[in-house]
Amino acid sequence: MSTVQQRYDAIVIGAGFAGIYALYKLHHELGLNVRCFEKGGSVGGTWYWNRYPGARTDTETRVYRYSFDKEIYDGWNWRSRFANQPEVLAYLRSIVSHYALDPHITLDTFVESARYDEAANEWIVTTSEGDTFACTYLLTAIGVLSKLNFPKIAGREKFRGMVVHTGNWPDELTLEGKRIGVIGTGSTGVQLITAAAKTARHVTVFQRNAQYCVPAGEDLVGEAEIADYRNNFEQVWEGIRGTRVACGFAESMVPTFSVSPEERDKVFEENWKIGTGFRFMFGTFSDIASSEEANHEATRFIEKKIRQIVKDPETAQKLIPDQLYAKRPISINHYYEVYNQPNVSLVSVKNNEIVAFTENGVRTADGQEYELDVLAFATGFDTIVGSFKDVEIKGLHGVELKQHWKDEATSFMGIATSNFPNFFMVPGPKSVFCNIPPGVEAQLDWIAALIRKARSGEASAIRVTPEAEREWTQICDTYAAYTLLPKVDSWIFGANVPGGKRQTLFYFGGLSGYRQAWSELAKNDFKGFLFDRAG
Ligand code: NA7
Repeated sequence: MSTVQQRYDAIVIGAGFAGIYALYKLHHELGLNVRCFEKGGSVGGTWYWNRYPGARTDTETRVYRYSFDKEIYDGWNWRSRFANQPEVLAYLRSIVSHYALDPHITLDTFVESARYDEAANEWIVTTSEGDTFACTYLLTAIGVLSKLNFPKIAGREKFRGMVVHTGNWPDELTLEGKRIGVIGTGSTGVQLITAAAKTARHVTVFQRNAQYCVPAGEDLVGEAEIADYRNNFEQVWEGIRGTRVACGFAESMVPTFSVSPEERDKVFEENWKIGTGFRFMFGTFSDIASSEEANHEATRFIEKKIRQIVKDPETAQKLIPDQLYAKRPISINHYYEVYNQPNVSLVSVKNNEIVAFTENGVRTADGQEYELDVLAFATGFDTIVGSFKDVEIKGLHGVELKQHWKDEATSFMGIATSNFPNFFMVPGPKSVFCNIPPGVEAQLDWIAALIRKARSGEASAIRVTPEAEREWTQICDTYAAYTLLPKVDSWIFGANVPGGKRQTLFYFGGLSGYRQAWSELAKNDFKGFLFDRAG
């Protein structure tokens, strides 16, 4: 066993949205000695790896950021309503440098294993560089969507072109004049397709299930709007924390069938114009994501739009989903329009999958060959649980996290799990389903409160009771059952990867409900968490 090189109060794995805030919170606010290990060559997490053309957030820039950074917010010049990948990356880097967090981050270093030493009450962490460190608190901030789903297609060695995944896009790859095939039409695929259609010689879209796409809305934010956000920063964020998906718009309390058909269409039309899928799903009517009848009203409207925009009726038909509008809603400008361009073609692989690579492209089951220079997999990720698959984490009695989760990935409050003392996941399974930055802020604010309590009471370890974990699992299942989301296969339930286990991976009570649950816990002396005394 290698010798411990350095001891820290806390080690954070990952320097994306969650890891950076963890470092800020634990080091800056709690004054702990913290080290953050990041496998990438820069901070940024998702926004470092996903460098494909067209990559941008589809949550408005003003709320796709931390709410603790008023200072940076005031001095920040931004115009994009939806920050693109370089802009989000620059924002995260600016936070790191503003708060002088760089010296605490070690880049290009993958944490391979972490083992809890019961006798010493500390975590022993080993890295890809062969180094060993010890810490009291271990926090994983390794991403919700970071383990690539890279479906296997036979004969890859034959293909003379390039094969890429959007989640690990090579900087040198441009699409000008190339023939690109894109597999996947989720949020990522539609961004890549729309961007590629502008420059590529030809874009062949391989679509398995069509999805409902709603325009994102205006690209730029006006000066007056920005000034308004700046002047009302605190109120805006207070409002956001009181909503479910926390995307910065008012969520509707009006049931779909409480208004006339004409009024319904008017509301859908207004929201189609303003834009974003989340607004269309949660800002139009209160029950689009929970009632099948209401959901059909929304899909009927989107279907009508698709038929109006796409000139070729056969292509339009292929683009109309045959499922509920119950996946993670997609926002994208000018998506359906690209199918009117001569350099874009749509191939349905739903009943005619890609079976093999050829020298010049790929072949589908019907024997048709598609010639390509680049094949891009926009096939998504192995949600949350996948992020833990390559790290060996052993808790009490040497039990491995993967073993602990063999039946179901569980946690208490989405952050901790029994048998793993002083171990926090931001986010872990059964975390709140909402806009990421305010979600991780809520989690880390409470983790910091737990650590503060442990340190002030000289507790050596914070643990979760199995009962609390079981109860939280039930709560998450109950909320999930209120929604239509489990009725379709998507990454939200881990049902998107081959052999993936369908399970409730999120808490669907919304950010408001989640924060409320934490407030109740705090009032009850953090019932469900145990604070062990040393010795
Ligand atoms: P998603 O939303 O999981 O989308 C993946 C897409 O890839 C989706 O269209 C899938 O079709 C398709 N897919 C996956 N495997 C295959 C195979 N084997 N053959 C054909 N098509 C396949 O991932 P994204 O990266 O787009 O977005 C993830 C999140 O990142 C997004 O929701 C935002 O929150 C940011 P399917 O629908 O499963 O038939």
